[in-house]
Amino acid sequence: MGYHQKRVGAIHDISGVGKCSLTVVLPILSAAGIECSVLPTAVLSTHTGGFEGFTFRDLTEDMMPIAEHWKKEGIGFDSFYSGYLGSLAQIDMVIDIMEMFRTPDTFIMVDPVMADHGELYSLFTMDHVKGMAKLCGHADIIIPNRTEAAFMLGRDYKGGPMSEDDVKVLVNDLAGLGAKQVVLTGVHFGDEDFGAACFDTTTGDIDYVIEKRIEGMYHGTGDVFGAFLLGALLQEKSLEESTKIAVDFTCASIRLTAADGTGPRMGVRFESVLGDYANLFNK
Ligand code: PXL
Repeated sequence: MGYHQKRVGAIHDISGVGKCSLTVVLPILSAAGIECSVLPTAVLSTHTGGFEGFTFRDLTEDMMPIAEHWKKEGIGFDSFYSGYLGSLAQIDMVIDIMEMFRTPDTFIMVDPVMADHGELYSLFTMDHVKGMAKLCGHADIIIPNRTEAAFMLGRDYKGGPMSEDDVKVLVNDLAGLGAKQVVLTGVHFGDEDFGAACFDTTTGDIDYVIEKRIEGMYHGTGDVFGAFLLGALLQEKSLEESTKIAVDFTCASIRLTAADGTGPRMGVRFESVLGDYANLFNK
């Protein structure tokens, strides 16, 4: 048998500047040895957090024709990874596209990108929240942050430290949206720590990966985290190990950026850790 090159269909926007969505998902998945095919949802001059007057080209009309062309060409996908969607209509479209290509082995990761720090991103409404909760029901794994989790479950967002019981309730309720695995980001138990919790409904296990907090909130870290996580999972690492890898490499990228002093809106210096990340899979 020849080599099976795994292929992901990455459904995110292209923000030209600011290192998030496809400009980080592509290089990180490639470094993991995973082919990353892209279904762009929108093209922006920059991301929408911290820049004024960004351009926004909605690609809703192009998405189904692109997917239909792939289907006609007989192209298959080992995985889909959706993130920032450019319109409400894209949510049902992404569900249709995933179902169009789904086989028993397709691994679907949905990051319900729409909010952070208790607030929705500038272009989204409560309809988007409802739609994202529905999209999560079509995934094998979902990776919300705490704000997205609260919105999708119709709860008030509570920032600050959590207890293990808080996490247990939250990941169980998130699994109720329909995915077998949940990775919740933004988990911390005190003021000095920060990380993620992963929950596998097939074993009932919840694992915590918590590191020392780095001051400041850097843009694009959710996408960097998601890409590091998916690369590891598709390289057959366990959920716990992949979550650890994703937290470690995301934190390392943030630490470099904090030391650079480039500020939060230009994204994080993941480029400098890509070599070490790639080496995890070259052994
Ligand atoms: O990193 C999430 C993200 C992706 N794409 C766009 C964004 C954001 C977050 O603000 O604005 C366009």
